Amino acid sequence: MITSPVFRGKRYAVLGLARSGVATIDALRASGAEVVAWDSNEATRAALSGVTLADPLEIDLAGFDAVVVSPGIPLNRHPIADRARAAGVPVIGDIELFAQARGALPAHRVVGITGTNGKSTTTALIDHICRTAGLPSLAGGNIGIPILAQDALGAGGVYVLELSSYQIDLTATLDCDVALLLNITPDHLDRYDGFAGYAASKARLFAMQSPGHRAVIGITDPASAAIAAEIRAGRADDVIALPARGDVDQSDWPALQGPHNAQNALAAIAACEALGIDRPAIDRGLASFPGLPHRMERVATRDGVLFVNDSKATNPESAAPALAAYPRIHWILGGKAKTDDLDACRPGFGHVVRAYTIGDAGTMFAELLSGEMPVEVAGTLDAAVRSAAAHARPGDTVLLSPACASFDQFRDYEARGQAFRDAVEALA
Ligand code: UMA
Repeated sequence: MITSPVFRGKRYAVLGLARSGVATIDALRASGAEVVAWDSNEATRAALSGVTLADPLEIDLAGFDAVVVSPGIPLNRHPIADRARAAGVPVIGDIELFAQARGALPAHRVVGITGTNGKSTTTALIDHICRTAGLPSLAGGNIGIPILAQDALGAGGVYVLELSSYQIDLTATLDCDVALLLNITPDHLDRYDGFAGYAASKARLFAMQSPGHRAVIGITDPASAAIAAEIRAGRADDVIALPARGDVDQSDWPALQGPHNAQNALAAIAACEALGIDRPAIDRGLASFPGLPHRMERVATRDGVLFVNDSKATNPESAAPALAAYPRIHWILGGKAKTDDLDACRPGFGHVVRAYTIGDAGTMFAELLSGEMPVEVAGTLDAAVRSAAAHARPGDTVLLSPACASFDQFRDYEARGQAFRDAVEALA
């Protein structure tokens, strides 16, 4: 766990007691701070022991050093923002606590990664390349274990932080040595004052940087390009702008296929070069990167047929990249639909040899696709895998990229991905 003497003797109200909230409480208390905690969910409160419970909306906030809010709490609608402002108490998140703790950590650097899509892959990739290059490194933030629950790195370490806009909104002083923006497209608009508000949230990552610290920005969309231009106006030498490129050779990067992963890889390369990692080590990292579980994850190759688990694709937009990544696909899709169309996947239809639908959306999707490609209503994932394996020939890819939530047939997307692995393993 990351602790710091800067928290000693201070008072915090922690709101939200899921993963990041619990890690925050543990780190603050271990640092010698006084903490009161609250969650609107009674069962979540009841599960917490040994901490004073107090609703920050009900208590006098005067004398508190900060209200520490979980990223999932909608600051734009939740009354805590006004209440804390009235009391003159800052509202922050766990990433800001990490930023404040940095002064007492062994010498280190921070890479902060934001963007609408590709954050997790790029974060995991940069962390992997750092390790390949022999640097102590960890990935945290919006990915995996909350940052304050992780052990501090030794001298020379690199903290690679995936940062959602929610987390950036709760952060005031994180001065990233390398800050990276991958792209910005409309998302989370219920939390922002329109698209401009969402983009402004991402831009704040760079506003917190000191001159001389690098800003790596994918300029494949207008909002990101505008941010790059704005930073250039003040810190021209710090900006590394990455335009879209269609000529990237990805043949040595098995876990980084598809055009979106070319962009993720270019961003990771630029960030790692900014850290001073040499190109051979970067290349070794790109080649050996295992990918993220359930995200275009290569599960097996059988009789020349590749089986890919992309269970994390829970809507058509997130299924589209996998469809673009392989030339001859047997596409397993369906589940609990979030949309009644598959328009976002249409650019990849030409790659699909045959589709196999499963779950609640199976019939609807089969009707949608029937004029476009051969399609069968397989019903279950097991049946779909068996049929796809029987139809596939060497060089084909059997791809689970469901474009749907999993809850009709599975506990979550991870259980669905595991079921796919099991079904592939069970093939005769
Ligand atoms: N709650 C209240 N009052 C409210 C609303 C919520 O008390 O009005 C409580 C809820 O009951 C719950 C807690 O607040 O107990 C919400 O916590 P949380 O949703 O922030 O959950 P954590 O487990 O702390 O997870 C957070 C991030 N969650 C979100 O940003 C929504 C995780 O990102 C992150 O991995 C984790 O911290 C560790 O740092 C997940 C995510 O979905 C992956 N992120 C979004 C995304 O990627 O799209 C942004």
